[in-house]
Amino acid sequence: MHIENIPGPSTDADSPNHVRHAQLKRWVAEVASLTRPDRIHWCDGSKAEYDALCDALVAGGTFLRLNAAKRPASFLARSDPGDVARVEDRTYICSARREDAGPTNNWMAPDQMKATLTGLFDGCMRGRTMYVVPFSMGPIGSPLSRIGVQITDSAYVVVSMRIMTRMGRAALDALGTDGEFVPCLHSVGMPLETGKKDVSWPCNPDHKYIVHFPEERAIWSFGSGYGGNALLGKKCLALRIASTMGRDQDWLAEHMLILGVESPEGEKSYVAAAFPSACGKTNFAMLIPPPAFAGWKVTTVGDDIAWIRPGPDGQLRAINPEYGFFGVAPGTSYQSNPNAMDTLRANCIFTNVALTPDGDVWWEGMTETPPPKLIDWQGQEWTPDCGRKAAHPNARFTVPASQCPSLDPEWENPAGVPISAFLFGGRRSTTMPLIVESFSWTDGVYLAATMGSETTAAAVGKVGEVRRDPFAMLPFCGYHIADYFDHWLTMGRKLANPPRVFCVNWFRKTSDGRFLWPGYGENMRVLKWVIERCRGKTPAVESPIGWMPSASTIEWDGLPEAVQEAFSDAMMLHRDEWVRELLLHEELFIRLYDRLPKEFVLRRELLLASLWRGPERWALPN
Ligand code: TSX
Ligand code: MN
Repeated sequence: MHIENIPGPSTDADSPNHVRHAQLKRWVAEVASLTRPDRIHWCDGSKAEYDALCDALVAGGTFLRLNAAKRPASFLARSDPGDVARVEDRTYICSARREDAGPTNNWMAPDQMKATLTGLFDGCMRGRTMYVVPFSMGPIGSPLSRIGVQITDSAYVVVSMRIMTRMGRAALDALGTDGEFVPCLHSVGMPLETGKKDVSWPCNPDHKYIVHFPEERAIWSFGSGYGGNALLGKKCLALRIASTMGRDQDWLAEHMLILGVESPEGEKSYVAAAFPSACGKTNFAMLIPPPAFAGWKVTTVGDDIAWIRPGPDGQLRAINPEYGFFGVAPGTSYQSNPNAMDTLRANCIFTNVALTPDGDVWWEGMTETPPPKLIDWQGQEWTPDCGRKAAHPNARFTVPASQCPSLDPEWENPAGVPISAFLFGGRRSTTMPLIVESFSWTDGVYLAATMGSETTAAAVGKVGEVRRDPFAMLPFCGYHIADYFDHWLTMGRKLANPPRVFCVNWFRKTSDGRFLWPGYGENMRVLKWVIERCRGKTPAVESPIGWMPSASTIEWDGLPEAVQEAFSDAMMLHRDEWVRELLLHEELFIRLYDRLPKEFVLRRELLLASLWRGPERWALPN
């Protein structure tokens, strides 16, 4: 076996001589003896290493180099058509006891799963290079950060990890001789027979497993090279494993964006917000205030994950554990998100987008009229009338966060940023008002636990059906989701001054199917009310479900009269809709019955009583 990246004579047969972490060396040696790679490469995270790997990916046909004049230092990858998204039905939480994974996670006994996976990993890296990828989630050295080491046989994963995490020698050095790390074992599950040519996107068509061992804090992933299945720092470590760390260590690992709002007076507030997929989370994280908000600034700390813990002053502080954005490309445009478009000007890896004749990229929604000719995400010729999508609906960009024009100056503050408000949103054409503030922390946890979103064409299930997605964490909670609710209730009791909790819905419609709210940058009008509530600067109206803004407390300057007229409808509570809603809450609660916090049962009952005491249609007073 050949070992690369060894400066000077090696003192150890299995690792470079700067690696002084005995447990790490032992684990790497064990994995190598199981998976039998041809070579081991310890990643240093340098630009030279990144460039060399990208060149090798181009030479091997995985990457296509984009036109350097249009999209400098950027690449297009086309995945196997059977490896295009996270595989939730193949994702497991292997806690010792089934009850601890809860009814919303797949479970298998750890020993049984390890036996199965050991069989699959046996010899699975033959003919390939095994990369050892040390990475930090969060600024290196921050008390909120955690270190992982991913072993992978995919160079695509290595270069993606360098964008998405702080990867390489600095993370390894931070580990020292005995620092804690999460071992993340990954293989595409397709050994390369000697003399055989590799395919451009190796993966295993028959066996895919995304497996978490929460008690020993380990991750094993087999068979997929795509996104959250393969870039193990993100959903696997920073959400599923970190959520169990947070439960045990009194912090929160959340599926939340973090943004900053600065008023013209220079007062700064930070908000963390959770949305299920297809709600425009990245767009909201990079919001540009409309002209009526001269002097107001919105800045981006993160677009997907927040790690949050109480600071010494009893206020919650949050970091974005990631180093880049791995965003859905379709729908991203200069209309919907100029900051994202500017972020993507260079140094990007695009996966499953379309290729233009001049070597640039395109996806549905990027421009109003599609180019007349493209190469689609599967490498086929494409024209606007061919009846197929040019980009896969889950096509992605991978890009350094540092390139984002709205990036917050504090985004790498190792102490995190102070959180004033939590926002929870869903895509609901009825029932849920544009904005409501919870009466209390407990009430806010209830609202977040019962949040739901209507399925869109991009997702599985019937279009328009409401799916419960508590805290937008349903696929990402590493333990029993009812215990997670209880952890949130417990955290609130420890805070001197807990953030206020709000629910938002940008997607409510008229009965004839038109959006009641213009959304996008205009969401700043809602965000301003949120911030002013947190500062105690603006009043609210008590509704049956929470505090609401009267129309007079919202900034309307610059919007057509019709939007203000629609506001009342966007805020209205229909008793019949809410009765149906509460029945769906009950359905969720029964599923989680044995561990459901008692507070929720009582809160639901009080909601029902309040709605019955109120009118059939509750409207904001004029
Ligand atoms: O991202 C969105 N946001 C959040 C932005 C900060 N989208 C895009 C869809 C999700 C992937 C939205 N779509 C938002 C929104 O707030 N709102 C809507 C719905 C909508 C769509 C089109 C219009 C208005 C609202 N067009 C006109 O009013 C002309
Ligand atoms: Mn996400």
